[in-house]
Amino acid sequence: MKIDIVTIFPGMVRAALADGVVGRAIGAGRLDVRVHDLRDHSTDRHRTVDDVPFGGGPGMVLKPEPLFAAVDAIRSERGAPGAVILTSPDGERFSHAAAARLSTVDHIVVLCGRYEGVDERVRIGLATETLSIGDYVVSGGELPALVIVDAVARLVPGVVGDEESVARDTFARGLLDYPQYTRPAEFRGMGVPPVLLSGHHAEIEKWRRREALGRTLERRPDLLEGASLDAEDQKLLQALNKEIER
Ligand code: JFH
Repeated sequence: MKIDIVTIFPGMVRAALADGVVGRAIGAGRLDVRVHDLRDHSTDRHRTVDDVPFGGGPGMVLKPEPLFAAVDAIRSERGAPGAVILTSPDGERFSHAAAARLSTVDHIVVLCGRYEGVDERVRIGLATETLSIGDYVVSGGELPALVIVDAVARLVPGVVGDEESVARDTFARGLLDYPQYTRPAEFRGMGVPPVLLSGHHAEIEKWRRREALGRTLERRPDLLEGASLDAEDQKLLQALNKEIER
C-alpha cells in the first residue's frame, strides 16, 4: 500500500512513523510511505502556506495552491490515489469500519491542516473525504493523520506480524477487551484471577467472555446495540444485568 502525507511538520510525522509496527512494515517494504513538506510547494521566497481569512476572524488559514500543487506532484510521481483524506474537527467520525474500507485502497493521500483550518476549496476540489478522529480539537492535522494511518496500516495484510490479533480485533469489534494479566502472579498485594492460573482453557474462555460483556455493559452499553451475540452471550448478559440491578 502507498501512503503520502502532506504536512508543514514532516519531521514530526516521520519520527512518529519510524518506530513500532508501522515502522517495521515500512522497513520490510509492505508499506510505501512518503512524507511531503507542504512548504516545498509554496512559490514565494518566504515559503508561505497560510493567509488571513476572508471576512476577518482569528488566526490563519492554509492556502489552497500549495496543497493542490503537492497532490499534483504526488499524482505525477506516484500515480492517481484512490482516496485523498482531509482531517478536520468537522469531518465524518473515523471508525474501525472506515479503517477497514481504507485498508483496501492501494494508494491514499492524507492532507494535514494547521492554524484555524484549510481553505474550503481543498475540501470541495481536492479531498475525497473529510475525517475527524473524535469530538475534541487538536492543534493540527498531523496527529489525526497518524491515528488514521496507524489504524489503516494495521489492517493491511502482513503489517501486524500476528494476524490472529488483527482477526480478533475485527471479531471482537463491538465489545470491550477482557482484563489482561502477566507475571508476577502477585504484585504489591494484588493477585490474578485464579481461573487464569488454572490451565482450564474452556473456563478461561468463559471468564473472558463474561468480563468483556460485563465491562461493555457497564462502560459502553451503546456498543451492545450493534453487537451480534449468540445464545450463550445473551444468557451471560442477562445474568450480568441482574447483578448490576442488585
Ligand atoms: C486541526 C484547529 C481550532 C477552530 C471547533 C470549532 C472551532 C482547527 C487543522 C481533528 C479532530 C482535528 C484537527 C484536524 C485538522 C486541523 C486546528 C483549531 C479550530 C474548532 C479548527 C487545524 C484540527 N478530530 N480534532 N482536531 N486544526 N474550530
